[in-house]
Amino acid sequence: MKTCLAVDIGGTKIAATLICNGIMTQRVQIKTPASEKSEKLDSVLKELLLPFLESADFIAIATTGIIHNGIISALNPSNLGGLKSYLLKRCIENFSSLPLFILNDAQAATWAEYQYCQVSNMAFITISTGVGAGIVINNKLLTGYRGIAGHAGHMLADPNGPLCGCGRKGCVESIASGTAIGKAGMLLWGDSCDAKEVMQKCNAGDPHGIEIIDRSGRAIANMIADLSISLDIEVFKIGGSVGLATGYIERIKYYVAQMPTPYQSKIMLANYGSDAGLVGVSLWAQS
Ligand code: ADP
Ligand code: BMX
Ligand code: ZN
Repeated sequence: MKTCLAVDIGGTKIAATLICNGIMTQRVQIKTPASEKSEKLDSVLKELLLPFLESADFIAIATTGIIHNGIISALNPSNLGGLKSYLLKRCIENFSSLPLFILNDAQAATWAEYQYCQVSNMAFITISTGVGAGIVINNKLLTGYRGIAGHAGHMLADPNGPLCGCGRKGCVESIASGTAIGKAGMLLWGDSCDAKEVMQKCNAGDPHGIEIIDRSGRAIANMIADLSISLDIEVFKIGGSVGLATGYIERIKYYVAQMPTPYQSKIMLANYGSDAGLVGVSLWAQS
């Protein structure tokens, strides 16, 4: 059995672990650097991954952004520390000659969750730094001809909503993401507020906290309804630190339940939790 060095590069955190025979060992996690200089991410990745290399047979990386030919293009550069694009394959090949596989983070997590739920048509949604998604139709993971398939966080939630980091107005991500929740919280409770604090306030019954989290959950519910009615998805798995937070999924379920039956689907928490991207990219690399 080969050992995979699995890596998950998110907008907030980078995780790395060895996975062999489905067993995860030596998992580490660091903060994603915020720098418009790609050299910073180069050095952070090298320092993080070097100690693992002699134990690994191949490297599988799940990352935020659109993946094409080993290059990450950020749809929303603020989710990649400000970088518009990043030569990930070139960075890794500078210090490792191991076989390398790269996939979008939400697509990777979808692949893990698909193996678990065993239905032919499903989707995964991460509500995290951004809002990402992945789609499996007829047992096939959709990546698209440019790697863009599944970027449902950039579907329209409100034509009069805030400007999204991708340049479009009113995307789901600009309303529902951890970043959007944090920004709404900062307006009320100051610059140190983040999505976690807003979630805590919501769960403690604060009316403003409830309003912000509810708006996020409603936008995700509408996105689910749009995906259901366009693609006939049977199961939606929910992940990301916002999506996995106590009480959040119930809000999504509540709003989806208000819709006519054809818009409804099963909605469940991701079985692999915050490890879905790591597990999924490791499985995908071996498929
Ligand atoms: P990444 O985007 O790097 O994959 P996460 O899934 O952890 O990382 O998402 C990061 C976002 O989730 C940040 O906006 C952070 O403030 C928010 N967050 C972290 N923990 C919680 C929580 N318990 N409740 C709500 N939001 C959270
Ligand atoms: C953004 C986009 C997606 C990503 C999603 C969730 C960038 C850099 N990323 O919509 O590719 O899947 O965020 O990413 O444009 P995360 O960092 O929140 O996990
Ligand atoms: Zn957008």
